[in-house]
Amino acid sequence: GDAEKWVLMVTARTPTNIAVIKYWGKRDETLILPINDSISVTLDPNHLCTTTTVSVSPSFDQDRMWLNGKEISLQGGRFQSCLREIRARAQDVEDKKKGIKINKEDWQKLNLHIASYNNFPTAAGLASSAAGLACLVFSLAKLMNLKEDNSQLSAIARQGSGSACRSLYGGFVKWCMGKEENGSDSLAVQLADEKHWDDLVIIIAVVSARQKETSSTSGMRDTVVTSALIDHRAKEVVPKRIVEMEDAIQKKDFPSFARLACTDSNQFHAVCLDTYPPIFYMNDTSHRIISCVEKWNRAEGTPQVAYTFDAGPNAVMIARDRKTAASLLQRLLYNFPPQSDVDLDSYVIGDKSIL
Ligand code: 2P0
Repeated sequence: GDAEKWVLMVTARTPTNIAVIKYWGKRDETLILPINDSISVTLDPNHLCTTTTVSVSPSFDQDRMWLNGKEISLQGGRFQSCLREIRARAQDVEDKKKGIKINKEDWQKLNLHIASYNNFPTAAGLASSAAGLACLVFSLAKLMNLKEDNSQLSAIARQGSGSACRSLYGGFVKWCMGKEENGSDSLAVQLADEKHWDDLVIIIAVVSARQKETSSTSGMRDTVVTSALIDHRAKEVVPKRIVEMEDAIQKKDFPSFARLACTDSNQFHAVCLDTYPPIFYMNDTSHRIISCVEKWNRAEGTPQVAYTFDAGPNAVMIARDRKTAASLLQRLLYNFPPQSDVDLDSYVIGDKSIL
């Protein structure tokens, strides 16, 4: 009847995040608990982001999800964990205008339709899962009127994809690895908001839009099992860098920030190389970009640009200010001329986009 015809929906948008102290390795694969803390910067929501609309209606006969217009399965354990955790915390919802009243128990039997879009190529390996899972959890939490704060929601998003927990906040974010076996204290906290250090400009050079060969999930599993260096990184190196990075962010100390971000990216890739069989995420173009930035930073006597690479060859560069970013773009265009078949494209992120 008419009572069955209503649909209630919520739309949210979540940017992706880029780690400057990397997460690599789990101590619990199901709960997604990491072996070290990590720190990231969340991008501007106008650029690389996911937009998700979640809807509920008594006429929906099962939970369904579409990604970029194509239906995908919700059967995976990670989606199911997120849906279960959110439904368990659902509250009463009332929309007086539409005459809808949902009691919290009703959420257990009501079905959801979820439509999610990335405004950037999913295949380019630009941390699409981070924005996607964060947005899914956030929009469902709004729909079901959860009382949890963003930090508590981050612990749910974490169970969808580790790096997703850091996208619940803007600015600089720390994912605390936590101590508890049940993961309750493995969550994200905001270190500084997006206004704190807004001189920084992030430029992403898409070196290859091909899908990566080794998924992060299986890559980090292999690293934990086979690398002789990962323990040293997780226990000795990262804890010190986390303290130093938090300090550099508070003080807006760019030279320290750049040194920590670059060396941590390099160590992450060294640990990948130390995995057996070895994992190669960077390619020759990535290495040339590193050389180019290092040479420039050395010539200037103080770092102008930091670089960091994730589980793929694409370069994320962080310029100290807008003027430096303009100069960086010039250098990139000179060294990697776009008219050839070199696969280099650039995105400029930040309030003050240059392109
Ligand atoms: C990071 N990466 O801190 C690191 C640096 C890639 C390199 O988090 O298995 O997609 O879903 O927890 O979060 C990519 O791994 O892996 C990642 P799961 P995730 O951003």
